[in-house]
Amino acid sequence: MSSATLGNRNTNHKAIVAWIEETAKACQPDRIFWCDGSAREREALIAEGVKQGVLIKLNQEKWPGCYYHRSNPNDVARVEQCTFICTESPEEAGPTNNWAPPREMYQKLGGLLAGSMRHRTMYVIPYLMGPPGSPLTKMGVELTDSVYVALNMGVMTRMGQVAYDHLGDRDHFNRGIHTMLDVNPDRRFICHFPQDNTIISVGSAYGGNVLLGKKCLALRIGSYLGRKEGWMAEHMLILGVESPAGEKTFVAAAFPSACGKTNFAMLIPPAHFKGWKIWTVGDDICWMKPGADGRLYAINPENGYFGVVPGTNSKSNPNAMKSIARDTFFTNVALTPDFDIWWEGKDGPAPSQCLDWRGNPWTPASKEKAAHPNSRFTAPMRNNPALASEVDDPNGVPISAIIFGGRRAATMPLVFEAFNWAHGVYVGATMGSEMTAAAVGGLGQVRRDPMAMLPFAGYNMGDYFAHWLHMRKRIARPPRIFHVNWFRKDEQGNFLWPGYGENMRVLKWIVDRCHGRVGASEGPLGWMPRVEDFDFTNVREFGAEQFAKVQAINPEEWKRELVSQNELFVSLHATVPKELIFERELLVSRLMP
Ligand code: GTP
Ligand code: SPV
Ligand code: MN
Repeated sequence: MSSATLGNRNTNHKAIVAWIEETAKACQPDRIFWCDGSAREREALIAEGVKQGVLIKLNQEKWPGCYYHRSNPNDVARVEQCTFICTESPEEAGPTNNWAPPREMYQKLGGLLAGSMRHRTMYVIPYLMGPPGSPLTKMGVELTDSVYVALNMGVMTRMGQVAYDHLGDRDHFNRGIHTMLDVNPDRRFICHFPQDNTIISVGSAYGGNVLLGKKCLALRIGSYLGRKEGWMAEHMLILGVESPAGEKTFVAAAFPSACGKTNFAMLIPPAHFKGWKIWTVGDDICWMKPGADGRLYAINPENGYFGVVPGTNSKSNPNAMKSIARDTFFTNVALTPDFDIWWEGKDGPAPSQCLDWRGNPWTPASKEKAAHPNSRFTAPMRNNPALASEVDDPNGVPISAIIFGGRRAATMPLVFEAFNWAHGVYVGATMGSEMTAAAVGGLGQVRRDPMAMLPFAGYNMGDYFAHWLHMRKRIARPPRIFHVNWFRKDEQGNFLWPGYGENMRVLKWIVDRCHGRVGASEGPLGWMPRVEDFDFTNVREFGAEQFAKVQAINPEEWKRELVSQNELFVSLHATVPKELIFERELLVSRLMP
């Protein structure tokens, strides 16, 4: 191909071409750039980003292939209050989602889209969520006026010709339109039309709001389609645990945003666990479907990691450090005078001076943070030295355990196992977590975040619970379900559990439970490891006494917890399945003295 063809139309798919022409007519871009996903194209788009000032080239000796981006300071996280599920009826979206009638929202967005790409380029991004050839894989096309979005979608998805090839002449693809407008929070709408398999996002340029394959398609539209088509779209990491004997056990875990999925998915076992190895399948999203053998099979629909930067270092997450060492985009970290980058919790000392995430001068004496707490890396998953070899397998991996976990300073023990699937669904449905910087507002408050999907379920949360319960009937050999909490604190506010690599000890108990080779005792919350079932040899300053503390069930805390759990059920009273009400009654009676 000669360079003159770069950006030219590269598909004859009738429905796609017609929709693009229609969108271009409305948005009126000066130019349409059809992405093909080639390396040459990436170079051209980066050059364009640098020319526009959207990207800054980093020190290429320290950060080969890496670029720096600062977002608008008003646009640094997902915005749940501007996120809408536009179904025919409000009941379909349910009380935990913002709802608007589709016709009304199309009209409003039509007004905002009209002429919105004037003097700009519209990038056409064909992409796949999932490995080519998988029955779970979905095809989408995102039209965007942001070169940053085009480049980031190129990392996060299987982007380009591969997507057209997978689709062939079938007609089932997701339509996504993104335009930045003037990045004004008053004109910011992230809208989903599940019945049309369509997404329209305006007024933002931040990750989860604009990389439409990720939270919008893979979770909100995905969960809607999953219910209709008999599969599950979840906010979960997927990892493989390999034993010294070569046995591989796959686990999926749902923790809310910025609560440890990336870290857990890339875990490196402590030296004590000689010969054990963790493989990363995915760090954020999991699509699951029953297989012919009665087990639940999972794929990671993504192709990269959009991860939290602060706190990432060679001790906390060495595999993440290697993943971001090249060909990575850094958004809203700090920039040093020699085009190196810095963030809170990076290895080594803070630079004596730098520009903070807003572009203002910063020194170690500054009160504000240098990197935004929700600053992110966009890194190709192929950089991860622990990438599971199964990641491109169209059949996915068989899941033996599902883990739910929140960020809870009190109440929740380190680990317990649910009695059965329905009880596990209750445990997931009543999950609580302190809010983090990944979404705007409410930092630190405990809120109910069922299955870590509160911001991502594309339909009524009560119906979503019913779908979970219903799936059990289609899975002859269901995974066991567990709950973990890495974040419990003592009276002085110190973490009771060291976390990170040491989480291997919890994972080991979980894996051994799945294979029926370790004990537990029955308690009011579920099965819990007895002190002799749990390996804490060589954990610093951690013994039987600390184990008892981190596993303790405090009756006063549980009284409050039960009230708080019930508030969610009250708000969902119209649709919450009766099985979960019964589970609640059973829990209450088990907890009663
Ligand atoms: P999203 O990408 O927003 O969905 O988040 P994530 O769930 O992948 O979160 P991530 O792994 O990036 O973790 C975010 C925060 O949790 C960071 O500040 C980590 O330092 C912290 N964290 C992760 N694991 C642990 C742990 O085991 N213990 C403690 N105390 N903190 C942890
Ligand atoms: C999250 O907030 O859960 C993320 C980051 O994984 S974003 O893609 O922005 O949603
Ligand atoms: Mn996430």
